[in-house]
Amino acid sequence: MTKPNTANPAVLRWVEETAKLCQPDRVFWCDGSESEKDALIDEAVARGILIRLNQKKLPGCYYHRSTVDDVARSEARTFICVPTSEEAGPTNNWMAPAEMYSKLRGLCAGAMRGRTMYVIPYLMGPLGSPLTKVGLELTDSIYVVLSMRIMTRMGQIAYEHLGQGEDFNHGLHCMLDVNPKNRYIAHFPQDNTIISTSSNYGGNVLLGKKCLALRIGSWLANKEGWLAEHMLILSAESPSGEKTYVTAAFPSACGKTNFAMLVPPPHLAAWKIRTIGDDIAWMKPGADGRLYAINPEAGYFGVAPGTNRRTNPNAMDTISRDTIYTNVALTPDLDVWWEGKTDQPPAELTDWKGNRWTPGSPEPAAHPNSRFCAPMKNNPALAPEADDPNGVPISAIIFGGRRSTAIPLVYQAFNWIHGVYVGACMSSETTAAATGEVGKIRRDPMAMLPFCGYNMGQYFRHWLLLRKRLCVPPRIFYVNWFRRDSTGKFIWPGFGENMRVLKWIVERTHGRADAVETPLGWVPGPRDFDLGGMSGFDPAAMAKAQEIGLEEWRREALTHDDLMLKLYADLPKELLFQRELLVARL
Ligand code: GTP
Ligand code: SPV
Ligand code: MN
Repeated sequence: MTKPNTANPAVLRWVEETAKLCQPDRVFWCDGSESEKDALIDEAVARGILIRLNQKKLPGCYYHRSTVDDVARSEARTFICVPTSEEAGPTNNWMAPAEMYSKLRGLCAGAMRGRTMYVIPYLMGPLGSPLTKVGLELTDSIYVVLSMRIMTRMGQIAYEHLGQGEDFNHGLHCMLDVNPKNRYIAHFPQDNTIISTSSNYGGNVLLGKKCLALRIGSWLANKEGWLAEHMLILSAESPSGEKTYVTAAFPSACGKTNFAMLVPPPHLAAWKIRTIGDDIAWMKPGADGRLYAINPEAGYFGVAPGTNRRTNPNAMDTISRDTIYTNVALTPDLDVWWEGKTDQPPAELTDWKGNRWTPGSPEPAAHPNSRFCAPMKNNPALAPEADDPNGVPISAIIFGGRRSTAIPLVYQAFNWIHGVYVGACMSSETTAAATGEVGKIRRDPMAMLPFCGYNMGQYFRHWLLLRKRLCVPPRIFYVNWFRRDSTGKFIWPGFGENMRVLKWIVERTHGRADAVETPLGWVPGPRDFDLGGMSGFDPAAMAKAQEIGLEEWRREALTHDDLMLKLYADLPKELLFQRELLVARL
């Protein structure tokens, strides 16, 4: 038992109650210090929870391997526990709070016997921001402590922010035996409480991230008049030095981290892109009628596969030190590897399951959802605004998904209501970030399907109503980096080249670029889109990337019905009207 490092009575009471329930051998009050980190790492290494990587190549980096059925978010085991199922809505799993509490109390009773319960105080948001929230996570996982230390502003700073108040999120994480049968990720928005059991995977257990910043966050945002979104935030500085702030919502493993860290191609090298956030944005109308965004996080929990020097050099620099890798592959000299890190795989590896691997092995060496967890301050492209308590004024909101067919590279919505419709109808092929089938098209409204903590129809209404409080609403766009040609190749080269799309978007928000009207929205005309210096991509290829097939789109519009019917009872009528307009234009 270490000594409590706060005198806040509500915190002391809750830790005591939880310790009574879980019965840990020890309670460890984390302070977020360097010496505490070093001691926890030593213990984790000694107990085999972490492997110390090659410190010459990767200083301060460690490796964690999870159990094979605990490698992604478990959406089927994620619950919103509010009094009525209508409030959770048809897109969420629901259970009555009393029933879920009683189930979880049963699972957690005595669950930490022989273990240590760590008390993690943390902030979501920069110090001094009116949007910043305090969380406390009680966990029996050292991996969670060390990861939360990277992902949030963790330690004494959170108690200072909280003072004697009671307004903090109550997070409890019991690893149990990580058996999927007992896995629950349960949210109790009315009590500002999250309980997570029987997992040790990021999105299920780093409770500040998806659970607090998005599910509880969106529920609060709906009540309080702001937005909690699954969005990156970036700053785009033009050659003349003008800064434009942009957010983008893409579903899990669909390109947020990469877009937020984009390095422009040589032809556009005079543009500077800087990262404010790579996964979550909290946004609120400011006194000037603009929409201001902060990134509540302090680190990146990013997808490893596909990351390399060419696709994302800023990420490669970020993860070269102080990083925890999970479920990637190991080289014999304890360096890390994953599919797409180098063109040629090493001759021999230990795969994510701990087995010997060679290039002839049938399975990937790294799990497709293997991840890095790295502090944002390591990012060479970090925007200083990431710490600004006031946030940044957003000029453009981009929606996008992973679609092999039909959806063009970029288009702009006609107005806010149309933009909300376009975001609501987002669809994407499923990825390894969640347990389940990969590559299946599903509706993922605003990339929030797994993260909206209340009724999705009400969420759309909240978006529509927000317009009334904005004098300068962000312009809304839709992108698709993932369209393929008949041979299965991506048509658009993506990554740094996405700067060309971003340039058009930025210029549109300033009224400086032209566009052509189509049934979907405005698209860049032949002279509006900068293809300069691109080898192997000409106007004909661009036409293919931008193609809007009317027959294909009439079928696509019909698929929007799935969502419309599911949400019908709560759907704002404006969106049905938008659908009529789209069908008429087609
Ligand atoms: P979460 O952390 O799960 O929310 O994901 P994310 O949206 O941040 O996705 P991320 O940027 O990590 O990208 C996921 C995968 O898509 C990686 O394998 C990337 O290499 C790949 N990817 C990202 N951008 C592009 C792109 O422009 N084109 C192509 N073809 N692939 C991309
Ligand atoms: C996602 O799945 O969208 C992630 C990773 O960003 S996790 O934190 O595990 O949810
Ligand atoms: Mn995410």
